[in-house]
Formats: sequence, C-alpha cells, structure tokens
Amino acid sequence: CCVVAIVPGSFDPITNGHVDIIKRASKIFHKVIVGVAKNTAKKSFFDFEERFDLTKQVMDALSIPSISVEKVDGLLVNFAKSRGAQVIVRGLRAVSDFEYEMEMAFMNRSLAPEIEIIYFMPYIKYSFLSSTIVKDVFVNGGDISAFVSPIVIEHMKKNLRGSNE
Ligand code: COD
Repeated sequence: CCVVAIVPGSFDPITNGHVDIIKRASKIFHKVIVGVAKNTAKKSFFDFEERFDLTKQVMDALSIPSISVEKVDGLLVNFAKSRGAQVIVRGLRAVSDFEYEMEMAFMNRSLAPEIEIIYFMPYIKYSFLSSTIVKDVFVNGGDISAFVSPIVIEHMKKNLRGSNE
C-alpha cells in the first residue's frame, strides 16, 4: 500500500523552513522518515547527536503519527533502500538552491535509479531562511523566534551559556 518518503538533511539546526517541507510531505506520503545525516561538505555547528535530538524533539512536538526521525549513517540511497522508501524529498527555496540540488539528484539517481527525488517549495516567509542565517543572527544577539522552534532556542541558549562559562 505504502509510499515511504525520506526527508534528509543536516538540520544544523532544524528550522521552520525544514518543518514546512516535512509537513507538506506528510500530507502526500503514507510515511515520512526525517533522516538526520552527515554532510561532509559542511562543518556543522551542532554535533550529530544534538542535531538528531533536536530534530526528534521538534518533530515529536508536532504529534504527526506518520512522521519519524532517524539517523542516516553512510549513503542516503542505501538508507532509503533499507527503509523501503521510494522517494527522497528536498526543499527548493530559490534559484540558488538549484545547482546544488541538481548535482545531488544526478548522483543519487546514478546510485539508485529506482528512487525518485521530489522538491517542495516552502511558504514564502521561509524562502530566505537557512540554518546558517539563523545561527548567525542568534550568535549576534538577534531574535530568531519566528524562524525556529522554542525547543531549538532553549538548546541554543544553553549552549551559549555553556561556552561563556
Ligand atoms: N525552506 C525550505 N526548504 C528548506 C529550507 C527552507 N527555509 N531550509 C532548508 N531547506 C531544505 C533544503 O533545501 C534541503 O532540501 C533540506 O531542507 C535539508 O537542508 P539541510 O541544509 O539541512 O541539508 P543538507 O543540504 O546539508 O543535506 C545534505 C545531505 C545530508 C542530505 C547529503 O549530504 C547526504 O545525502 N549525505 C549522506 C551521504 C550521501 O549519501 N552523500 C551523497 C549525496 S549525493
């Protein structure tokens, strides 16, 4: 019966833009697995366990039974196959995302031609939102409450206090 989709990302940290894409996917697919993965091209701000825990807490708070959160170890397409997923979902914010997404899509397709990759566009107010900008605004004392869950803000505040001690 079921179409299973993976929404992969580094989620460093998870933002309302990510949540928007995940919710859209949950309206269409029977099962959505949010895959917290490692992107070797990016130096992450939060470690892997923190990114996973925050993503899980934020998604659990939504209480959407078809959504689960898992760690992706190794190649995304191998993880997708191991979960019986037919689809990978990604977000497209602006033209600037396109080249990177196309590169990844062609690589994933050559590794696993049976998996389709589908793109969702976020709500306009999240179109210019990124984890990078959120971290920069927060570290410089700005208000990020419109862009991330209070769960993430709480964790970031604790981290900042920790690093000042
Ligand atoms: N609105 C809408 N979508 C958004 C927003 C927003 N404001 N912010 C981010 N998104 C989308 C992104 O476009 C992306 O589709 C998704 O959310 C996740 O974003 P990130 O930045 O957290 O995740 P990435 O791009 O770092 O994820 C890359 C992966 C971790 C998926 C990739 O590196 C990977 O697959 N790694 C595993 C190893 C592997 O298989 N490598 C080969 C890949 S070809």
